[in-house]
Amino acid sequence: MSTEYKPNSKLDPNAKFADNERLKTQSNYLRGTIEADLKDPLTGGFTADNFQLIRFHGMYQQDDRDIRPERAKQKLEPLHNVMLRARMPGGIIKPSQWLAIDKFAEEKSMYGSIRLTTRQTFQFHGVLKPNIKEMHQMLNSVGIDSIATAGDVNRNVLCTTNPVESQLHQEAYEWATKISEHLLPHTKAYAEIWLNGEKTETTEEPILGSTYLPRKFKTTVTIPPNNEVDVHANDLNFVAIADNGKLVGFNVLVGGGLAMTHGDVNTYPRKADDFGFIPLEHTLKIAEHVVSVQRDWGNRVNRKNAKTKYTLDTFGADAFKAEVQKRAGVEFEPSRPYEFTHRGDRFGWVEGIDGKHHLTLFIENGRILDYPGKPLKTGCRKIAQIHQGDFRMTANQNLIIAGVPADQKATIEQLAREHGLINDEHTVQRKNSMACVALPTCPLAMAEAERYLPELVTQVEGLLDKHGVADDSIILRVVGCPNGCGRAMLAEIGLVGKGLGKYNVYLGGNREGTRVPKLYLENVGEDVYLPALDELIGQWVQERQSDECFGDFVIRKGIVAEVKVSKTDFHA
Ligand code: SRM
Ligand code: SF4
Repeated sequence: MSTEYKPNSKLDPNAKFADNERLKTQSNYLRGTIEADLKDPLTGGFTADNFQLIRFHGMYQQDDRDIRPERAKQKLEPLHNVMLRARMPGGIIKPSQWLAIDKFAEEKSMYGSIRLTTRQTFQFHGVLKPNIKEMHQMLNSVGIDSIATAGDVNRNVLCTTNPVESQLHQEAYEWATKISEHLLPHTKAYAEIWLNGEKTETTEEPILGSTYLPRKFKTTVTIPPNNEVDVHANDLNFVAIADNGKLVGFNVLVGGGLAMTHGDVNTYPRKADDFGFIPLEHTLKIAEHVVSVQRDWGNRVNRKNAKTKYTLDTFGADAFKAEVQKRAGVEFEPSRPYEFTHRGDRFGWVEGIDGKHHLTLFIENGRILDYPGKPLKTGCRKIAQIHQGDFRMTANQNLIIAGVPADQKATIEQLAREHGLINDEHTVQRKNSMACVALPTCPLAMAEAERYLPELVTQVEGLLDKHGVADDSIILRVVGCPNGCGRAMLAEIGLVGKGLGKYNVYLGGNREGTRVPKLYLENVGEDVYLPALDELIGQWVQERQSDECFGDFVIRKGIVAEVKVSKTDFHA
């Protein structure tokens, strides 16, 4: 198979490639001069191309935006540090691994937190340059890496958490791991740089190609009826199809993605297209060739239009699918029926088919830290010290203590309660709300998200209570910018940061995560959107049909138009 990059035939042949293409080409398979930068004591940061290249190794250079002005006043460079994101297919982590990451977060990171993400893994924030190698070596010693969790590659592969509630979970999880391994970069740059591995020469990247992918690429393995992973946020989805409780294959959905740029109508959130069913044995071949077609056809000139969703809209989904079939030598069969009914986590205890018990904990914003009166991190540590099963990170930033024998249930529940990990006062609304990280660590944030969400939820809880539906909930998501990391573009109410205290308000996603919402209010503050939501929630309560969700209601009443085809409808 060719690994050569063939320019996308729909582009101007004279167009200038994005600079990221140059840096990938010149990087010697992602090595760059990272090792020299690591030894440079004059700056806490990474320079030139290395700033981008460390992303392929799972790190982003950041600085705390709250203290940036003060440091500038003192003529100091920003306090450079890195955020690390681990590779954790399906979000499963052993207690011994948890204890190791807890220790590192506590002792060697500026913020001390373990941040669960919307893609079933954890991030350390605030790791200073002298501690980076030690961090990777610690992770390696417990069997964790951060290869390809960022950059123009296939990222952490998600898998519906559904702990052993379903017979399919174990197999689906194994597929998520196999897909993750199959699509990893082949370069040994990570081991060489961070683990002092033997220096080798990389001569080819058989699947990703020598210039890697045009843009980030995201994959899930999903077990209906739970759409916790939000398939429509992902480039490639394998939706598990069972026959008599046995996994027989997958429906393949391609081309989802949620990011856009304010003011640029050529960018939009888009749902994935259904390519059809494949039997299990073709899974890796199909994964490889969806990636290879995107590798060769994706836009390498304009990074804002480089994701698979735009490749599908440029060439047509049918042409893309035909090329995948040709390269893989596999014909998609007609899709098999399935249904998504929900996306939220099921909190509290459930008993699995194996007789073990699983406790889902709500972690507000996924931020595990010792707060005053709520020592979540200590609680998780104490549980990890006695737990015999595993932990599972959900795509909703929550945590499952999975595989608890009946005789340990009471002890684990008591620890969880004592440390604020179970709080019966949390409403369904709070548990169905989500935000991205945003300030102070995210360099792209235009507005608050994680730090604002708890307060906003209190306001929305007040509105639900006022209208007599305090036990009801609306999927509410806030993101600090239109990149949409907290998946606001699949929410019933999505707030997208525009400036400090200002948001665009989108309405009309549904509970199942199968509809993109539409702009309702632009660049407004609480003084505008809270009264507007008050009125709409009032109307919904009065006029809804049986258990119609808020998102369906606003579409039925024409409060916003339905987005059927993103390319034409989203900005119309
Ligand atoms: Fe994200 C960039 C955080 C899930 C779309 N995302 C970032 C960065 C790394 C900012 C940067 O580039 O410097 C953020 C770091 C903030 C920080 O301080 O930690 C960031 N993204 C996150 C996380 C941690 C949000 C969270 O609160 O959990 C999620 C980490 C996932 C993971 O473990 O891999 C996260 N990001 C998402 C999602 C949701 C998803 O995948 O389910 C999306 C939308 C789906 C999609 O990709 O379409 C998302 N992040 C982006 C984008 C826009 C990509 C695009 O298509 O244009 C960027 C910016 C970029 O890539 O240029 C971005
Ligand atoms: Fe940062 Fe924007 Fe992603 Fe929020 S949505 S974490 S502000 S890039």
